[in-house]
Amino acid sequence: MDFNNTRYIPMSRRRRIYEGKGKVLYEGPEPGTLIQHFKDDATAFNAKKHQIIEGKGVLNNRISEYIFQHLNDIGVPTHFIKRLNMREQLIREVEIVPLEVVVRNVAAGSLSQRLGIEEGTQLPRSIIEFYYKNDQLGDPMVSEEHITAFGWATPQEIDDIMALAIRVNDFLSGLFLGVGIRLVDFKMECGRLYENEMMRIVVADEISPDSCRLWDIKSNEKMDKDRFRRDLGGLLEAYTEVAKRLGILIDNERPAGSGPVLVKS
Ligand code: AIR
Ligand code: ASP
Repeated sequence: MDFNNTRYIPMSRRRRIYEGKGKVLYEGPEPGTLIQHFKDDATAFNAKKHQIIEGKGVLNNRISEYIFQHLNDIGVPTHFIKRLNMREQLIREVEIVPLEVVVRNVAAGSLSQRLGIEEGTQLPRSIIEFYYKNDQLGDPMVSEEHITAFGWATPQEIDDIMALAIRVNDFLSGLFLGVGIRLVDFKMECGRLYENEMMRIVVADEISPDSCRLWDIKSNEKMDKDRFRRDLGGLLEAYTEVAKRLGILIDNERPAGSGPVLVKS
C-alpha cells in the first residue's frame, strides 16, 4: 500500500471512531488504517484532575513518532505508519488488548506507595506489571491468572506482550540514557494486528512523556507527566527539553513566547 499519497479528508467530514482522554481516533484514508489525533488535554487520577496544556499534543505527537519509527526500524512491530501533520499520525487499525503494560526499572509512583520502597531506588531487575484498562474501576492491577481466566489475552499473547515490553524497555533505556535521561518506568499498550489470516501483537497507542517517567540524570529533575500530577509546573518546558535532546526540535529557533518550533521532515 502506498501511504505517501494519503488523501486529505477535511476534519468535519471525518468519522470519529473513538475519543479518549488525550487522543481522538478517526477513520483513516485506507481500510485498516486510522488517524490518531493528539489533544492538549492533561488528565490524572482517572481524569479527576484535568487541564488543557497548549502545545502538549504537538510535542507528544512528535516524540511518539520518533520512538515508534525507531521501534519499527529495529524490528519491533508497532501500529505506526507515519506522521501526517503537527497533531496527527497515520496508524494501522488494531484490536487493543485491554491491558496497560507497565515496565519499571526504578521504584516510583504506585510501586513505591504500594510496597513502601523509596522513590529512586534501583530495582533488582526490570519488573513488568499488568493493569486492566477500565476507567470505572481506575485501571486495577491484575495478574496473568486474571488475564487468562477472563479472556483478556491468551497465555501465548501474554508471552508475546512481555517479549515486546522487554525489547521496548531496552531500546528506550538506551535511547534516553544517551541524552542524559533516566527511564524510571513507562506504560505501553498492545494491539492485535490482523493481516492475511494472520494475527500478531504490536505496540500501539503512544509512548511519550505522558506515559513514561523520565528523570534528568544529573539533577534528577522530572521531565514527564508527574510535573502535572504533582503540581510542579513547567510541563511544556520539560517536554520541549525531551524533544530537543532527542534532536526533534531546533535549539536556537525558538523566539520567546512563540511556542515550540518543529523541525520539518
Ligand atoms: N501510566 C500508567 N497509566 C497511565 C500512565 N501514563 C504510566 C505512568 C508511569 C507508569 O505508567 O506515566 O510512567 C507507572 O505509573 P504508576 O502510577 O503505576 O506508578
Ligand atoms: N491514569 C492516567 C494517569 O494518571 C490518566 C488518568 O487518570 O486520567 O496518567
